[in-house]
Formats: sequence, C-alpha cells, structure tokens
Amino acid sequence: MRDISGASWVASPELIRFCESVEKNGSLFEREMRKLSIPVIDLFLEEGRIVPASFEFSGENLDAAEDVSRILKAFPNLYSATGCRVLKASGRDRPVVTGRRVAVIFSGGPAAGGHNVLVGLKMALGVDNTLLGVRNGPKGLLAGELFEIRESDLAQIINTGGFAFMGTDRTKIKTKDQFDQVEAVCRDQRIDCLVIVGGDDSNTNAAVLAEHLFQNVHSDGRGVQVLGVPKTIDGDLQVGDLLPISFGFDTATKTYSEMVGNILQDTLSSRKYWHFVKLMGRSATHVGLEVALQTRPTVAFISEEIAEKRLSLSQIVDTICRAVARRAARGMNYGVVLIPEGLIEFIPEMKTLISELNEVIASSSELLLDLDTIAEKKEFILGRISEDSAKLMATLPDEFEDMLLLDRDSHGNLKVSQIPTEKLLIEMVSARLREMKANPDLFIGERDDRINLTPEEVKRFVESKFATNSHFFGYEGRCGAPTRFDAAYTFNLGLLVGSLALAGKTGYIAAINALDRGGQALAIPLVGLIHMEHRQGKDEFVIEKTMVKMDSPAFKFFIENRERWATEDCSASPGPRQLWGPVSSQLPMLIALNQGYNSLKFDLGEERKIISD
Ligand code: FBP
Repeated sequence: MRDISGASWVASPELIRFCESVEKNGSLFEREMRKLSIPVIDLFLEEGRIVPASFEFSGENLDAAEDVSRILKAFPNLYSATGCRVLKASGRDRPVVTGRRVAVIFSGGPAAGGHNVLVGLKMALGVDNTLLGVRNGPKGLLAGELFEIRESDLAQIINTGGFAFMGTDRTKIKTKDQFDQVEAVCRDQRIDCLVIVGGDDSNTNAAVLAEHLFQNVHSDGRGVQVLGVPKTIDGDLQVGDLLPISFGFDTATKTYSEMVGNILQDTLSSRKYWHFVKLMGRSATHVGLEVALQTRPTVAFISEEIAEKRLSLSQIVDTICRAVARRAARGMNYGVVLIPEGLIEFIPEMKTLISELNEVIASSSELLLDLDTIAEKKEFILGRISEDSAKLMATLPDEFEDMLLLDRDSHGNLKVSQIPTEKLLIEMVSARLREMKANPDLFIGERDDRINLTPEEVKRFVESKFATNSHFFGYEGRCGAPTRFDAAYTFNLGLLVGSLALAGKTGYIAAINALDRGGQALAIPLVGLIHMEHRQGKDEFVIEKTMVKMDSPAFKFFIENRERWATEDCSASPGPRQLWGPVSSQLPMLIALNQGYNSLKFDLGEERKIISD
C-alpha cells in the first residue's frame, strides 16, 4: 500500500541548498530588488560616474511664512546665511572636498526609500569623506549611538523597505540640555554635518539645530551644518511646485490602493458587505484622496472638506446612510467607505468636545485619581463640559465615550489615531439605518433633505441587510519595498543632500521638482518655511503641514466624480505595486494633477545600475 502520511518524503538536496541561501540573503524578491536599476538626474553624472553637484541661486525667493523680524530674532545666523533664497544644483565647479564627517539620522515614522537616501548620500560623499549613521533616531543621537556606514553595507540595503538598518524614534529635541547634548556628541564625534531625514516636525527641529550649531562647536570656531530630507507617508510636507511631495507617500498610497482595490473587487463579487476602511495619514487627507482617485470607492471623506463645510458627525453618518439606502433600493447591498485617520479632529463639534475634555482632564488629574469607578469619573467630567458637548457625548456609543474620557498620551492629549473611527461610524450608521427602516416616511420622500425612492425601492431598502467589515490600513504601507518612484526619488535626494553637505550649506531641505521632465534638484531654506503656531498653550515655531486644498485640481477632480462613484459600480483595481514594466513609472495621481503635468509618468533621468553584482 502507498504511504500517504508524508513521513517518507525526502526533500531535494538542491532545493534545500537554495532555501538555505534565501534564508541567508533575504527573499528572492529582495535579491532582485537590490539589482533594480535606478534613474539618476543627469546633473549627478559625469562621464558615466556619479558625482556631487554645486549650488547657485535659482533666482527664486520664498515669501517668508512668518514676519521676518521674528525670524531674524529667533534664527539670526541662519537667516543671514540663507535668507529665503532657493538654490538650484548645478554641474559647474563641483565641490572637491575630503575628510568631511557627515552623520545621518531617521526621525519619526518609517517611510519607504529611507535606505536609498543613505545609498545616495554615501555615493555623493565618495571614498574621501565619512558617513556615520545614527542608531534609533533622535534618542540615539542624544546618546551618541553612531556607527560608520561602509560601502559594503550599500549592497545590502539598496532598494529595501523600512528604516531597519538604523532604526528611528519620535523623541523631540527641545530643551536647552538636549541641544547641548547634541552639540557635545557632534564635538566628540567630530561631526561636520548632520542630515535629518524626517517630516514637518523633524525639519522644524533641523532649523532650530542649524541655528544652535551654526558656529563654535569645534575648537577652531566651526559650527555643524544641518540639512533636512523630506520624509513622511502622510504627504503633508510639500512646498508648492518646489517640493511636490515627501518620499514614502507613493509607496504607502500604492500599497493601500492595491488593498482597497481588492476589497472593491470583493464587494462586486460577493455583493453582501459594506467595508469601512480607515487610512493612515494623520491629519491631512492626501493619502485618502490619492487612494480614492486610484480606486473610486463608494464614499470617501476628506477631513479638510468636513472642516471647511463645518459638517457635523450626524451629517457624516447621514451621507453614508443615503448612499446605503440608494444602493439598497437598487439591490446593491455593498460598498466601500474610506475614512481618513484624523477625521474626528476635523468635525468642528468633536474638536470642541475633545479640547474641553482635554482641559478638564488635565486640570483635574489628581481629583480624578481619587475617584474609583469609571462611572464616577465620567459623571465628574461630564458635569464640567459645555451643554452642547455633553449632548454630543450622549449620542456616542458607550465604548467611544469611555475612550474619549480616559485615553490620553504623555502630553495630556487624546490619542486620536487610536480611535477606531471606522467602528464608530459603523455603529452610528447601523443605528440610523434601523431608525430609517422602522420609519421610512420620516426619511424618504420628495423633499430636498430626503431620499427620493419609489414605493418598490423603499420596500427593497427596508428589507435589505447591512452587513459590515472594518479595516485600518496603516503600518502595512510604511515599510514595504519602495516603488520605483520612491526608490529613484530617495536615491537622488541622497545625492542632493550629500552635495549640499560637501558644498558647506546649512539650514536647507533637499527638494526635487519637475518630476515629469528629468528632475530639478533644489535646496529650500528652512527659515522660509517656518511660521508661528499656538500649540498646547504656547507659541512655537513650526513648519506648517500642507493640507488638501479645496481649490486644488486633484480635489476638484474627486468632487466632480464622487457622486457617480457612489451610485454606479465604477471602482478601479490598481493591482500590486509594479517594479518593472510600463506601470512601474506611474506617479501619484494627486501630484501629477496638482503639478499640472501632462501624464502620470515620472522622469528622473536615465536608469543606472547603482551597485555592481
Ligand atoms: P511621520 O510623519 O513621522 O512620517 O509619521 C507618519 C505616521 O505614519 C502617521 O501617518 C501616523 O499617524 C503615525 O505615523 C503613527 O505613528 P506611530 O509609529 O507612532 O504609531
């Protein structure tokens, strides 16, 4: 008789050897990724070799975001060094520098392409200068955790996702002691230039550090240059047409778009679920807008529009219920709703409620500790907020009430990103649909504020099922292997920031624009981006986050089409990220639309094999 238990199976020795080598060198995919050629901006090439660029005034001055007298007071050295003048990279008089020590740090959340910044930076510095990596982000910088990045490391990290090679964290360097600590580390490790790869907050920190370290760090009176590289999947670090996008946005949105596209295909196949998908992206809704443009979901909310139109939570619930009822009336009991991560904070009444709760909880923290039960704490807090906020609280499901009351971060703020808004909306929409089905006459009819359905459609809606699933797509998008755009963009950003380091510049963020026509490498002065904002009761200098603009071509395209997406099945499935072939050169739609490009195709120069086999 044949043994079918598997006990006598023998694996092929050849295959075992192959599996062992995959185990050592990463997956087949990772191996092939390392070999992927990368487009290089023409300017960084000379006789086929990669070389650093020099810089000259581009002819463009930024309109300072802040009153210049305030900037001069807070950043006197930096302002005198850079002013608001934008520089452009040039192939003339390339810097010939040796012996410079540059340290690079990742700051904040991971984003795809960070490792290619390191590869580009190292190649721009060449063999005559040293690149040091900082372990574990700003926390590691304060502790002086630096190591040398060697040429042999590049072959391992090129085109790989995540920030794993060095690690990252969110420590904010803000106290005088911390600035002095950074200064001491720079002195001890003889650092000439610090490159900060981060988002709006980290680049604000870069400006403050650039001012602090401007001079007298080393015994000969020299300071330390500080430069920034624009990173964040949120896409909210943009400077008009000078800096169209931060790196990591393309990979994150293509990853989410694939997942949302697949779910849309599932709804069309099984025809029985409504999926509520929350998308990472913190406050701004660039991620949500791009995914909506790519996939055409049934309903998608843009937080900035909610704030602009001052929509209430109840109106948001109503928008979904109308789409559900209209579709149910036609026998379509399925759909996908996209919800931005920060939605809650943009609903004016919720914003007021959250800030009132924050204030009561912060000012009564000791009294609250003395109360034993959640019910007692709840009664105490609810008695101290406005009547409108208390009424709004009463409409929220219990689980969310508790979350709003109790969960605070170390600064005393509500952890909004952890609020499962997708589940909150499912509960509220389900409750409203039950009401609508029980009393259809109150909601359906010919008046403008009602849904106009025929008696037969009303019957179909009342008898319909509303089955739901919730999802949160976030961390999945931050560390995937970079798309071809992010791989190329970050490698060139690395070459650019390395060139700025060799050219002795400080207080700039590296930027590349003209993404559809070969790429133009620029340096934007950080002081030109800084403005004053009131945060947690204090005035602070910050780089403002770029939000979705209501008059932007991408948003207008979305609103012109969303009604059709809600009623008809016209979803798109962008599929998995492509690294080879025609689809691989596609830019985010939002960027191409807003920058006025003629096509979605990016062009950052000719492809080069960066590391030889
Ligand atoms: P950065 O702006 O630092 O790149 O982080 C972006 C982000 O991914 C947000 O979209 C999200 O809200 C947040 O990080 C989550 O942070 P954490 O890693 O601390 O959970």
